[in-house]
Amino acid sequence: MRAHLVLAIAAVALVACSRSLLGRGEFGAFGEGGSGANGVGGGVPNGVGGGVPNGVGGGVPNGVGGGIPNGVGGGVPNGVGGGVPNGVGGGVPNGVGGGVPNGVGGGVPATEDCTNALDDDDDGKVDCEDPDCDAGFTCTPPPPTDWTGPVAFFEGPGSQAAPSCGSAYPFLLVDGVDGILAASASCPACTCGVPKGVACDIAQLRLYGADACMGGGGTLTIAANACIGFVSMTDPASAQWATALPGGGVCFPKASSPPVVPPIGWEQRARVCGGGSIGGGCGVNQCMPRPSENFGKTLCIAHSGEVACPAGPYTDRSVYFTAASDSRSCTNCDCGAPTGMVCTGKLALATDTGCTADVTTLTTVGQCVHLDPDPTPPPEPSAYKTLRSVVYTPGASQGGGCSSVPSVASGEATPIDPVTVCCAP
Ligand SMILES: [Ca+2]
Ligand SMILES: [Ca+2]
Repeated sequence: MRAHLVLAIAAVALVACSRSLLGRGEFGAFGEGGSGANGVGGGVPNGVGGGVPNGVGGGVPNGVGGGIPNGVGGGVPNGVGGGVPNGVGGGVPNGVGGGVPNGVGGGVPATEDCTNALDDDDDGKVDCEDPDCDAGFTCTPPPPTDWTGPVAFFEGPGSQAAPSCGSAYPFLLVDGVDGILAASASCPACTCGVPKGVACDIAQLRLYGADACMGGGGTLTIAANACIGFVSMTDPASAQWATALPGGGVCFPKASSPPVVPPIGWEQRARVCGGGSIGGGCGVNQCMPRPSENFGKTLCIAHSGEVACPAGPYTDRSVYFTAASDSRSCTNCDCGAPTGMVCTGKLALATDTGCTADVTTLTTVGQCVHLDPDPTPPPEPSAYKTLRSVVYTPGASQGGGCSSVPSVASGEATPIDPVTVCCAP
């Protein structure tokens, strides 16, 4: 309200000045007489006389009448005319003539600067002592050792941006957050390719005493790619390729997409702004600007880490974090062991021990063959022979697959690097 009043009065002053009230101390709002508090003459700052600073009268700073600071007319500070502060003419503040602010004459321009530990308007009150500073400034204790402040402090929902620091506390010191919102990663679907590297190293041949793979017999296990001869064997009448066992191998996993890690959100947001001017008039305390409108009404101090508030007026404690550690991801897709493969190739049966005589070839697993009697049995001590050697020549493995091991969410996001803020209640 004070500022509005002064503006209104100044507007009147301009009208009055246009009527050439040069240097006439005709009347005074806050005083009377020809001399004033801080001056002499027809223009007294904040005082008495024609020429009242911040008032109405002759030689009025920011006012109406002769001796108007910042105006035109009689006793005008910063202007021309009678009673001109910083100027020339009658009533010059800081100068010579009638109407000098802070001096002699009508027309006083000075106002209180609340940040400089000086009494700018000569009312005997420095900075926060001066009622002129009440609206925008307040006395507050300096921060304890190792604390930063006094600072302005904003708290709000994490979904909204923090306000800019503004002019009273222009420096952004900390942007903090709390209440982490971090959903797990979305993980891909996994598939497995066909088995690779399967070895067909072993075949099994079953022997039968009767035709058509009937009757008693035995089983031979045969390593691949080598002629296996048998010195002694009951002569079989038929034989069946029983198995071709696949071994080893691996399926390579494939993920449908990379993991998707959602952004981190926060339930609360805070901002700490510093750099406020430090004025006087508060004894051992400091004259500090009040926080701007979007910030908390009281001043605060800040300290890195999670610490207790110090003794003194700053007791309302908040902790916010300034970063997050985020290890969220997905486990890798994987595959189980290959199963279901079928080995191909051929089994060659011979009546000599070198895999060359009277060869009978089996080409599929399960195939049963009749073994003819050897038409030229070797002489004694060997007897009648139908099978004395076999060689397994494997082909490629076919078919089969692996079960897939799914990709699952892993890791977590946690807030780190806290800052403690303690505010005056
Ligand atoms: Ca001051
Ligand atoms: Ca003052």
